[in-house]
Amino acid sequence: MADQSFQTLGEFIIDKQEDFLYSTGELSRLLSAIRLASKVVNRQVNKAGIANIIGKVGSSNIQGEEQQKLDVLANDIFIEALSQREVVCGIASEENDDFITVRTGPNAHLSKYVVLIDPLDGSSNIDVNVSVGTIFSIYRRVSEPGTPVILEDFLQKGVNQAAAGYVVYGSSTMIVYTTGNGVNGFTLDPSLGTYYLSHPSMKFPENGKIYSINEGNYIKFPQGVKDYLKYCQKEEDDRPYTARYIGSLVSDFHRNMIKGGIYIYPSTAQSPNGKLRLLYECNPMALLTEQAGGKCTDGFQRILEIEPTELHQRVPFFCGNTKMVEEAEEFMKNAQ
Ligand code: AHM
Ligand code: MG
Repeated sequence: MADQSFQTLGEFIIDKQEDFLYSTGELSRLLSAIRLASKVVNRQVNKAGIANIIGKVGSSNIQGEEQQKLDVLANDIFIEALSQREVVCGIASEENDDFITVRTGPNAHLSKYVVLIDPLDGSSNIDVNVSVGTIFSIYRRVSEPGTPVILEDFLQKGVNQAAAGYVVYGSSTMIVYTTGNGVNGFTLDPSLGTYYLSHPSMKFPENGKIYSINEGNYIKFPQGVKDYLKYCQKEEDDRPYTARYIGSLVSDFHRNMIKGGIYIYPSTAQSPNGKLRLLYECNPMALLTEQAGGKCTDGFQRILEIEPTELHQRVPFFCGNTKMVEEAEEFMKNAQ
């Protein structure tokens, strides 16, 4: 018990508010709404097996992927928590075709923030009790406060993010986030319902030995990725590396940030832009990566510099220890 941290996420958010000049506390309220929603989703994820919320709802999302019941529930919970508290003026979700304009209450549209969210990433893992996550990304709107949000408020480069983070519903539940001053992780004490600071100033270790990729797709990968994988597997220096792939981006990322590794979801012959979405998955993970001393690219260019053109845009994704990502990039370049 002596090792228990007594700094709660709530206190941490308020303490850090002072880092921002002229802060009005709006971002703090927004992060608190995410904190609350994550606890509600956590409760649902934990009882998934007994609450008839496992399985599919019979509908598909905009990308034609089947929606799981918990996907839909988590989406509703986050949207409600964010819009009821009027801490955002707009929300875009991986589960919704279009962005939502937050209209309720006397302060309608007054917030300066928009949120982009993947409410339950890796949801195909729910049925088998494997960790899933929530990924979120926060921007200041570019349009005039007090007016309804517009598409351009959401289609911003990742470098513009005011904050980003994820929740991992794992063997313990954690929130990991950044407001651009490093990355901090908080673990939920389920008996108290409180998140405590457990992982201050998270950093990728300098060297990594884990590579995470769906190798079942090997035959469809670009030559540069195939060559890099052979390099990972070669017995030389500190190789072969270890393969670890959960198929749940948040969990794969979380492990790699702590232990050191690279996560790759490349383009394939059938999907030239890969699978992961730039706005809901790649940009928030890229900001966290860079804040934790890592590197995140599409194999050639920095993810955070990509100019988005549509809400559900996909992009190839290479993310992890700087050294490992640079090695992979070298193979990509040489195979051009
Ligand atoms: P989702 O948003 O539909 O859950 O898909 C994203 C997930 C990531 O969490 C994971 O890394 C990837 O898809 C796994 O894809 P695959 O099964 O093709 O390896
Ligand atoms: Mg997802």
